Amino acid sequence: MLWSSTRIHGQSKIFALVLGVVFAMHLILQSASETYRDSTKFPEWVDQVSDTYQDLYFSSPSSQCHVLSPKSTTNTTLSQTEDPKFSSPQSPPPRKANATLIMLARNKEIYQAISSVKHMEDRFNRALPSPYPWIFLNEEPFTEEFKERIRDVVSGEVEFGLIPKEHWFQPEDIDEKRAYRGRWELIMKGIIYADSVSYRNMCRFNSGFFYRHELLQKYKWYWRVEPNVKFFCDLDYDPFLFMEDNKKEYGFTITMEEFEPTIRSLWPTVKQFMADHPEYIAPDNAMKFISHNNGDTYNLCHFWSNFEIASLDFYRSEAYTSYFKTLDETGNFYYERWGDAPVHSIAASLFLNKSQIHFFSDVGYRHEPFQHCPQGVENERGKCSCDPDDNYDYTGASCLSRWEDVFR
Ligand SMILES: Nc1nc2c(ncn2[C@@H]2O[C@H](COP(=O)(O)OP(=O)(O)O)[C@@H](O)[C@H]2O)c(=O)[nH]1
Ligand SMILES: [Mg+2]
Repeated sequence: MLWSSTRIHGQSKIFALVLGVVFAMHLILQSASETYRDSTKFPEWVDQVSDTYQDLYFSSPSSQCHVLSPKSTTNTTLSQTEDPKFSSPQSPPPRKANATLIMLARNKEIYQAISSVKHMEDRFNRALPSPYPWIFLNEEPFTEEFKERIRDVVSGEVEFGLIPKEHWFQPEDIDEKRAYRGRWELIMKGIIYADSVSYRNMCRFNSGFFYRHELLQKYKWYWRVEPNVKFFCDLDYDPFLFMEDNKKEYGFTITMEEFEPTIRSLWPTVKQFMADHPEYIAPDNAMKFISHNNGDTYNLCHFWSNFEIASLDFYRSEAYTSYFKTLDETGNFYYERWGDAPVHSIAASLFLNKSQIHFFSDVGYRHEPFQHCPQGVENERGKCSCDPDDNYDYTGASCLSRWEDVFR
């Protein structure tokens, strides 16, 4: 035993000596020869594995990393658990609503569309861990130029859809002579878009067809964006998730009164519908917003529908489907000039409980010629770029005080 252990001890000494000589030679050659250094260094993947290993196992849970947060386009910190880069296979992906941003546009509005997209991306969408997709709709195919330029500015997915002819154009059964007379009546009264058939196509499409487009079928929520609108404030939360979590169905930023001659027979039609379908009227509805006399007459108030964050299921409901069918059968989208704003607003005010409608007071928004600019703390929190004194809320034909009365 003694013999053998002495022998092993001697062998170890020799082995250690040889190893030391080899290592010393390695160090000398490394410092002297670049070729030798390159040919003996570890491959890059070994470094990457080592970095990841260190990130996963040696970072403290409270350590922070700098990424763009949904709050703003400036750099802020998120904990590693919120950053997808650090998620382990077990951690759930960041929460997101089943929602899309949607814009109806014409090819000639390309630069106005790009401008709105930039506003939306910079104030909200781009900084999200997983940005919301866009859908663009048109009754004519979008040009390659339109599609390419839009693809350049969106941060997530984008789809371009063609509107089916039967969802857009004036139906065959509309009496064109009567429609022509209706247009003249509004022209004589100096009403905006009085002579425009395409405007009427658009209003009818936005009233009863946009949510039926095949590209929207997979979604539950939409945010309507028009060409040439502006968003002034950073949004530090996800408004779709806000809607979902707070059981909201319809959201707005600006309210106003409609031009009466464009909807002369809308309220009588709605009254008849209410009488025929009392089952669709919500028990705690917002009738007070649209009527000063509990439904006898319409006060012309509506949510300005060029901005909407709303549930597509609201439009897919039996109540709304039946309501739109009744309105459309009158032909008055063409004989008069019924707008999608009063059509949506009346439905929301009657079929939803008032708590399901939300005023996005913190969203700074402009659609010419009016804007909503958040006031006070909301303006500061959103780092808004609008003038708080340039605010439509309680001026002109705004109906915001009517909206507030609903909750008094
Ligand atoms: N594809 C298409 N979009 C239209 C047409 N007319 C209006 N729009 C879109 O419908 C929305 C409302 O139209 P706009 O001209 O802004 O009307 P306003 O906001 O009521 O003054 C915008 O998104 C327009 O781009 C049209 O003939 N074709
Ligand atoms: Mg517009």
